[in-house]
Amino acid sequence: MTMELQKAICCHCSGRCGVLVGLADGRPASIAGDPSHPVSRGFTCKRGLAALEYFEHPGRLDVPLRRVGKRGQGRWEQVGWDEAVDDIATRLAAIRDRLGSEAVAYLAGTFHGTDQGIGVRFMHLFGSPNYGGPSTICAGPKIEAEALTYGFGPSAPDARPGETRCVLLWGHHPSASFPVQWGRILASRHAGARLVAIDPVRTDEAQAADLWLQLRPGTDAALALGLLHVMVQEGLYDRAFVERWTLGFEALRQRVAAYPPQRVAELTWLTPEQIVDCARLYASERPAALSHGSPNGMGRNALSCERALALLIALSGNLDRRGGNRLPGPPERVRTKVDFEWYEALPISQRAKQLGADRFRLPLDGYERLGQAGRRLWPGHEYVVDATYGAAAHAPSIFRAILEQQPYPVRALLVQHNNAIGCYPNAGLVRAALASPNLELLVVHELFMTPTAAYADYVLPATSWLEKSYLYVSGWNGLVVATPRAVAPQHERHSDYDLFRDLGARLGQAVCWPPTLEALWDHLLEPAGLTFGELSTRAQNWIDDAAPPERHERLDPSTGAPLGFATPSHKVELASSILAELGYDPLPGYEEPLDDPGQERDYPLLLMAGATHPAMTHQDHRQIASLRRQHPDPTVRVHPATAAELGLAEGDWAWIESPTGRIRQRVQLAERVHPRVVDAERWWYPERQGAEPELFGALESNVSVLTDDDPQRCDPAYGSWAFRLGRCRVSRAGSWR
Ligand SMILES: Nc1nc2c(c(=O)[nH]1)N[C@H]1C(S)=C(S)[C@@H](COP(=O)(O)OP(=O)(O)OC[C@H]3O[C@@H](n4cnc5c(=O)[nH]c(N)nc54)[C@H](O)[C@@H]3O)O[C@H]1N2
Ligand SMILES: Nc1nc2c(c(=O)[nH]1)N[C@H]1C(S)=C(S)[C@@H](COP(=O)(O)OP(=O)(O)OC[C@H]3O[C@@H](n4cnc5c(=O)[nH]c(N)nc54)[C@H](O)[C@@H]3O)O[C@H]1N2
Ligand code: SF4
Ligand SMILES: [Mo]
Repeated sequence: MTMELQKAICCHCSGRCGVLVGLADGRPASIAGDPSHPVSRGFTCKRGLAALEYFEHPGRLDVPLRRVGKRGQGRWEQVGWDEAVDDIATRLAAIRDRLGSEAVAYLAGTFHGTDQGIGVRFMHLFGSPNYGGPSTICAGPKIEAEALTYGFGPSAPDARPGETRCVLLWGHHPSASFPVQWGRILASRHAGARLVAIDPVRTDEAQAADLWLQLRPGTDAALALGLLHVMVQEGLYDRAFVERWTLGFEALRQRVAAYPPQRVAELTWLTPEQIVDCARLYASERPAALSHGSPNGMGRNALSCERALALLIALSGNLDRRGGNRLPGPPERVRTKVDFEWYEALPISQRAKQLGADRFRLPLDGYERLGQAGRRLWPGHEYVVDATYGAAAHAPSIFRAILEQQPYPVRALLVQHNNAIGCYPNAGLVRAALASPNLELLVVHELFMTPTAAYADYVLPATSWLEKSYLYVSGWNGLVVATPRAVAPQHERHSDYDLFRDLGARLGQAVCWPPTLEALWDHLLEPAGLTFGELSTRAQNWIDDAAPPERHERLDPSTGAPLGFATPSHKVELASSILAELGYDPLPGYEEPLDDPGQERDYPLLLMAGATHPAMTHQDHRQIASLRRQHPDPTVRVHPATAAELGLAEGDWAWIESPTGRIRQRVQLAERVHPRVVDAERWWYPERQGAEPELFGALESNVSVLTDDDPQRCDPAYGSWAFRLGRCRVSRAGSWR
């Protein structure tokens, strides 16, 4: 037997660690960290180490399945790939001819490989603006908020051991979500950096911190405005930078005057002293890296909160500074997926039909404005923000359009790497939309049979990351990494790219799709004078294409003036001109996240809905035995004092109820959570029946059943929903399994 080692990148989460795959006679036989990877340097977490178990899992889908019988009954027949794609293309064309391209929608989940979200290109060419996904609540709010403020986002927290003097973790749990970055933060801490954690839960990060602020969930925007208040009031900001590079300081000063520590303390459940201490520490220990997770980007304050964090970075003098928050922008010599999404192909008349855009104007009108500002600074890049983030439709509005046929009907839904039931708020409504007779065609492209796939007309088998090549072009750190696929696609599995290339070919887009994923990578690398084959097989299979820090100071050769920032004014816009033009408040503000006082009596506890678990990615990995052993049941974390009041003990099953539904999870007593808060998670049971009504238990134990999708309570400009926040009550469920 011959054994050969091949480089690959783990795509089980967006950490993108380098791995070495041992191939025995062409089959993957071992997996280990790749010490030569410039960032992960040999690290792999438990999910990475379970990658072969995942790859070889007997539940993997191998062949296309077509529904027979009623939707959701779980009866399928096997069909060939071409036959399935032929039929899907024919039906999409018929729907387009009858109702317009906008009657076809696409949902793409988070990163699982570098062809993630490639259907956006197909949609632009097909003429539909209706692609959506978790991007609106994941990195989207910070990408948008930072781009509005200083032209590109997200900035890259640059924790440098020995240089960085403070790390501020804001709603971020990197020990579970980005372990490699956590390693760097810990190394910085050991080298003397101060650590601050802002989290309702006493996480490992909070435990290691010099200062931990256990704020009320959902009040981050108020806290950020309070910190800005202290900085402005006490003159703790970088005056030279503010004078030279920012616009709107006076307006900001007036705005933050309304957020003194005493008021903010009441809103956030903190003390005024904690707020003052935090502001002083962050503002005085320079360089400081602010690293934010995704929970701040939720609900009606999403954009305001992320804008306020962007202002903290700018005012404290940490923007685009080594050891602070770097602002590399897109790579200088390599095209990115943004350049490939082909937003320009979507006719302007169709753009205006984007679902949600009547209410949330930033993804429609803001995208073009951000693009214009970006082109000046990064010639050759039509847009600097990915359309998946910058121009996505509002996913909850897609489900409502299916059910209510308002403002127009959506009749076909293509779902790729996205377990929609449980990913989006109000899972009961999502299920109703997928099961609705209004939906003529539901296609799910997946690795496994999921609760979402259970409703499909076609379930198509996808390749996982070991079966496809990888080219990652990151604006976050400018690193461009290439690896060839470790093994050829098995059975009838096809990559995300292949599905849309094949559909495109049947719908008049053939010339727009390079024949292979590798040919697409060649196209992206072309300006660097490289081919994918060359880069992916080199000993050093990566290039660092990041702009140096403080790029805004560089002189523009054509004008001789400093380049500045990629905003309409070329300055850091403390008050955003784009938001003002779109009729929104140009400054960050704060509103109560849950404006439902009537419900407080019936639902007295605050619900946190879905923290990251180190052994699992979102709803994935529940079927991987070695990982499931580490986390066998859906878990709700309850403070021991609250549990005692409710008569709950460790391991009990408890009902958790909200105005939208009820679920049951197992109680874990946790001093770490606030007594007035419970922390529950997403769940489904791959080992159970998929057919209705059981549906893998997806509606029985999934916290997303309890969250609110009402567009009125989403962020008014960008549409983010409160995916991790709500009200609930908890009671004993007795034993049931
Ligand atoms: N209540 C609550 N809701 C949340 C969150 C929360 O914390 N709480 N988090 C939100 C966030 S930040 C995100 S990013 C989303 C994540 O939501 P999703 O993106 O839906 O993530 P997963 O649950 O991991 O489901 C992804 C699916 O992709 C499949 N898959 C993996 N690789 C591939 C591939 O290469 N091709 C194809 N076609 N399929 C593949 C997997 O089998 C899996 O079923 O959830 C969001 N929703
Ligand atoms: N193991 C693992 N790693 C992952 C993923 C995964 O599912 N599993 N998913 C990947 C993806 S797509 C994403 S988006 C990232 C998410 O990465 P992170 O954002 O770092 O992780 P989370 O656990 O979702 O949330 C971070 C912290 O926010 C806290 N929190 C909850 N509500 C609030 C609030 O209202 N305010 C504040 N300040 N804090 C709050 C939680 O207690 C938690 O400790 O992780 C990525 N990496
Ligand atoms: S952190 Fe774990 S799952 Fe994420 S890329 Fe790295 S090894 Fe893979
Ligand atoms: Mo995410």
